Amino acid sequence: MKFQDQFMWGTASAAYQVEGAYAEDGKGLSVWDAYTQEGGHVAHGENGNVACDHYHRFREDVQTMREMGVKNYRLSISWPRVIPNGTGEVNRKGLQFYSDLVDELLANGIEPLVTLFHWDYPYALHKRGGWLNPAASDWFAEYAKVVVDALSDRVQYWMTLNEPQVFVGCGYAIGKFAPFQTLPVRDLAQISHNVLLSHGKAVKVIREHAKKKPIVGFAFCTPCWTPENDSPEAVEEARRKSFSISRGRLCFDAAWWADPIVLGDYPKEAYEMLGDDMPQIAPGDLECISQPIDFYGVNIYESKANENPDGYAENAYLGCARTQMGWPVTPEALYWGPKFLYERYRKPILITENGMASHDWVQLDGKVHDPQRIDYMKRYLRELYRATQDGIDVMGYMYWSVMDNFEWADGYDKRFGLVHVDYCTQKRTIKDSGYFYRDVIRTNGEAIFSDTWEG
Ligand code: GCO
Repeated sequence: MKFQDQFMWGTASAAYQVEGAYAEDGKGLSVWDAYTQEGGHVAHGENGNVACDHYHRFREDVQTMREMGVKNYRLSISWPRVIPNGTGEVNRKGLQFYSDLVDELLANGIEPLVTLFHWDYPYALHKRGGWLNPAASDWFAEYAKVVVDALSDRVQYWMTLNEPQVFVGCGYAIGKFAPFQTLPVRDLAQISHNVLLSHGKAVKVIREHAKKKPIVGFAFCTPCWTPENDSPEAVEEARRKSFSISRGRLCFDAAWWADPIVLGDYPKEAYEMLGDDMPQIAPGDLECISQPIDFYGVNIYESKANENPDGYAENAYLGCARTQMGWPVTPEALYWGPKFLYERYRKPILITENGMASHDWVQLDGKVHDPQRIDYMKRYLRELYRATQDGIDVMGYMYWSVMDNFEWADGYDKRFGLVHVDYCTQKRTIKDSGYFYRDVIRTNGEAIFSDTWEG
């Protein structure tokens, strides 16, 4: 039992979480840089100033990926590293870093997948109104053009935005992530619209200017509800919940973001629910937003079913296995999530993130033994395989994350990596799961079907 021949096996990261060098070589500040310097927002007052120092150690990190046999690497570009003020003058040194990284990856047989925006919004633009400014989507298109001009001779896979659900929801609705705001629904809806326009304009820029034929998508998350059993009623209920819209959780919903892009309009419930709070939609906006995309990239970690276990057997989630984040281990999410998304949107699915944080440390023998993560990967990947067997078109799987890194408001405690990072010495140690993943990749998935793994 194997995945299809062209299946993409990779790992993922994001600029702010790994790079460090936050004020080096002409880089401008992002909202994460600016707000974390003042403390109070992140566990232990931590920040990404140094993070994994990937900016200086990327060659070593590429070698580590190569040792794990990784075929694809999903990375993100820091907008203020490339354009320090968000618009205007380009920072050549910043751009050079990404160009060198891409070269290094390709020289080692690793195909890069580039995310244009993974939350590190230029602070200079934030001060000018940020995503609420009517010029927001033009700023993003300008930035996209700079990156596409520099990298598209070598990069083929593009994702515009990572998880608008979270950077808008956590950043502007509940104030948990930078810039830590709590805005009213009307503003959140307008921000969403500007973010969607940014996506559409960036897709246009990529298609018009890419030198290598581009393959374009995004990396969204999805509140993935899984059915309690296989009855048609339970499946329908889970599907309905997976795409429902609520005023209070608007930004976190899936259909609010994906319907305009893939289906060409906001869900009709959104119009009914928001009324006057709907964003201003100018003629041509929806056409711009719904530029054709090539794949639906999705980050899936858990089923939402345990948040509201209505309809589930009593005690169904009591004491369930949870990762270090407290997220329930619910492998079936990697079956139902791709299935529901594929059935609604009919786009090939790319798993742009999946993985777990665990209590990993370097043990007395100098190794990092993380059997839970290996078990997690087997269980989730078996479900993904089941989806492919049911006809769901799955392009690939990017494990989150290639190495331990800065986990946003949780700082450095939460370790998601296949590679352990000692933040005092910056020493990297491939965890057992990293070697296991090498076997998975080498066997095109066969290794997940063995219940044991000897290492
Ligand atoms: C997200 C981001 C990643 C996270 C990861 C674990 O989904 O929040 O894309 O940056 O680090 O998902 O929380």
